[in-house]
Amino acid sequence: MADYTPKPEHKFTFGLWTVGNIGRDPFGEPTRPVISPVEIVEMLAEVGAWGVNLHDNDLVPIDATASERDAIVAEFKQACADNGIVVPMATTNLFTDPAFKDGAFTSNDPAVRAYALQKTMASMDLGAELGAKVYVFWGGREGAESDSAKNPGDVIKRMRDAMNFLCEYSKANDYGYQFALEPKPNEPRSDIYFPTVGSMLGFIATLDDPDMVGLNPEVAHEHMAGLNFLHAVAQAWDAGKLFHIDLNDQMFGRYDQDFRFGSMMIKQNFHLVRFLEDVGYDGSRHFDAHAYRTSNYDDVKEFAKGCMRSYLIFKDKAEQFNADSEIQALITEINADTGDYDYLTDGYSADAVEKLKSTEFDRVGIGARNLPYERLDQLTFDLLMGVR
Ligand code: GLT
Ligand code: MN
Ligand code: MN
Repeated sequence: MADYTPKPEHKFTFGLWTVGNIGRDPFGEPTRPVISPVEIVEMLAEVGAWGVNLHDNDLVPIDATASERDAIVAEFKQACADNGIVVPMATTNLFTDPAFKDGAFTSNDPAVRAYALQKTMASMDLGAELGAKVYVFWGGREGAESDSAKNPGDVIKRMRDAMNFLCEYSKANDYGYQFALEPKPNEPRSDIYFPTVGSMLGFIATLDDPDMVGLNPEVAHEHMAGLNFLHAVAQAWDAGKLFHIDLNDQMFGRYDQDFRFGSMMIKQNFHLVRFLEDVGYDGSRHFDAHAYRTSNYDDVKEFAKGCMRSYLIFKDKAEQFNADSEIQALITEINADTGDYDYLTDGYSADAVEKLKSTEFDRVGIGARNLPYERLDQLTFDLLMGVR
């Protein structure tokens, strides 16, 4: 029997806002009492997590005085140290306060844009003080309901200016941050700008220091857009931009569900974990999810344990997949290569063109070749269902 106990090397993290979610939704009041950041840290240590992530205001109330802030941060740091919990990622809340009702960095109001920069700098100071090396940007309010209201061309420029400014702030202070931009297509705005991983990748390339900026893709967000999350992650990885990842689960075409990782799309999540493990992704595995509104705190612990356990079960299944001789034989068969076309991997050359032009392909034979994907997919299913 495999061991599904979470260990620090798995780098499992939760946001303060995830296990601390009190079950409020747009139609109903909270179903769980507020628990303090210190209690959350204790809970995370108890369930075996490695780290905790936070927004500035998950820890420090937006109207705290400087001395209140310092006292809260000192207590939190002590709780992390006492419980062996690290803080690998920090981010800014630029969405709850009414000041950000029409966006932060992309607001039409220059005062809001300036305040968003100031708030983010203070939050970057806080993250650095806690040891965070990844800084996430989720622009929940950077969107619109009416395209009469905002010029999307201006929005792109404003976002670029903000990112360039904050990159310099990080460097000037030697914070060593990697910025991880988190796309989401909608909710809470009707449309959020830069809605997908692909869109963010295009934007990052236009920044002054694109090397410093990457992605924090989230399962649920690509699923909300009806996209294949694994494919998005593979593209971010290929670009050297997978700086962080938000794991949860989500049905296509629904509201933002943020379900326990592994609870909904079993095959997709399996292939995702297999990819992350096979390529050697070594960043945080951050569960940006929350328990059902029907849960009490004992069940919230089950939720947190479940996220990590499911990841480790998928990881174990990925190892089985890689070691399964029948599956691997099929993969070898599918990828058979006589080496006849190796000359094309060196790129374009006059020689290659000549060779290619004089080659006679057996088009009909190629088209008639069986691709045993049905068998392979059923073997994968059998393996996942534990009957293999
Ligand atoms: C918010 C959102 C998440 C983001 C968080 C970071 S907060 O809960 O739904 O996807 O990752 O700001
Ligand atoms: Mn989400
Ligand atoms: Mn997220």
